[in-house]
Amino acid sequence: MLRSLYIAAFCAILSGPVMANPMIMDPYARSSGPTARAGAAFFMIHGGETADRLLDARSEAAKRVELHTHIMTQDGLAKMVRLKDGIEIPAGGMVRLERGGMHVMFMGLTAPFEQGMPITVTLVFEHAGEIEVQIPVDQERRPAVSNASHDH
Ligand SMILES: [Cu+2]
Repeated sequence: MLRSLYIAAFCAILSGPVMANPMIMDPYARSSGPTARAGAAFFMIHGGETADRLLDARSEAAKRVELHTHIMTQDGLAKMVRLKDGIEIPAGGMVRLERGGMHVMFMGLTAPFEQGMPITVTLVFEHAGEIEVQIPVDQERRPAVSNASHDH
């Protein structure tokens, strides 16, 4: 009895702080070239114990930082739109920001994105609050899905 209580407490210590909040996995950022004025960041968000919502992203790397997604226009063209209501993160679920889909958009880069350079981004969640992440620039990363034509 004591032993199982001890194990339960130990597990709570191990998993508690990590699992309570959303976790950012495999982040990278890119721009369309060395002189590009805009860039984007992509990553996976693993939901924490409770549902949450990514409301905003902030960074010194650009004049404006917004959460975007792509929609198809009636002419079959991909168009970027701002996610005004943020991104819903289901409890224990996984949300993917990826090329041709949702992304963090950097408009008016304060410095060109250079390979390997870390971009500091503060993600603002409704419940978890602010989570700061270092996102490395990776210009060589290929899109995970076959929609490179909708790229920035
Ligand atoms: Cu965008």
